[in-house]
Amino acid sequence: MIESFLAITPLYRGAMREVSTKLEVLDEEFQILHDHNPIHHIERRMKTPESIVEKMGRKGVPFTIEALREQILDVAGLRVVCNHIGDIYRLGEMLTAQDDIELVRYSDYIEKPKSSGYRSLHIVVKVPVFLIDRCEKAPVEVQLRSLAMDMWASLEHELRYKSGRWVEDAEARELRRCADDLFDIDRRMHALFEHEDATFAVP
Ligand code: 0O2
Repeated sequence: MIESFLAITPLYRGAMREVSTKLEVLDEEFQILHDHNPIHHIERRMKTPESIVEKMGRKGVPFTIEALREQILDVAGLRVVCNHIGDIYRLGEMLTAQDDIELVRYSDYIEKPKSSGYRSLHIVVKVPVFLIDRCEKAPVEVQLRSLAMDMWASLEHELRYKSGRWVEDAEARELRRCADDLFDIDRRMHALFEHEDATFAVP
């Protein structure tokens, strides 16, 4: 399965580049028209074969290339760190409105955060990639988040996984409080930026 997967990595890598370029184009035009860059920075990553196998095992996905292609949707991933919450939704809308983009999954973990406190907008899109003798669509998972959400996710990930130690209940509660406090700051900054009342609901 991994050998077959390695043969199609240009497809996934190509899809990742296509979507990344689309986002960069949107960011550049937005800057020219509105004097504002919605994107702070973009990180790109391909899931490693080890991580794919681990996820397939965890989710009970059969170890076949067909099942991998159908069920593992985050082989190619983009993390788009935005300047304001409003930018997250604007970019999501502008990207998914494009003719060659097929929306596969839309998970709003900003409106409904994960129990850990994690917030981000996750969008899986399929985009066509032109290869030597064919054109195929491949999925890309786009995680859109604010700078504050990104800071929290990085530090929480480090605490939970890199340190390799168990996170106590009290620490988990404190992490959720930190996530909520950061979200409050995000909303206030967004309100300042959009000249709105900070009590408004996002989006
Ligand atoms: P990596 O290396 O970050 O890509 P899954 O949770 O993967 O089994 P699903 O539906 O495929 O299920 O994905 P989901 O839940 O939409 O998003 C999973 C990804 O979101 C994770 O990727 C993380 O990047 C991020 N994420 C989700 N929950 C949390 C959280 O509580 N804390 C942090 N820091 N990040 C989170 P992976 O698969 O972990 O790997």
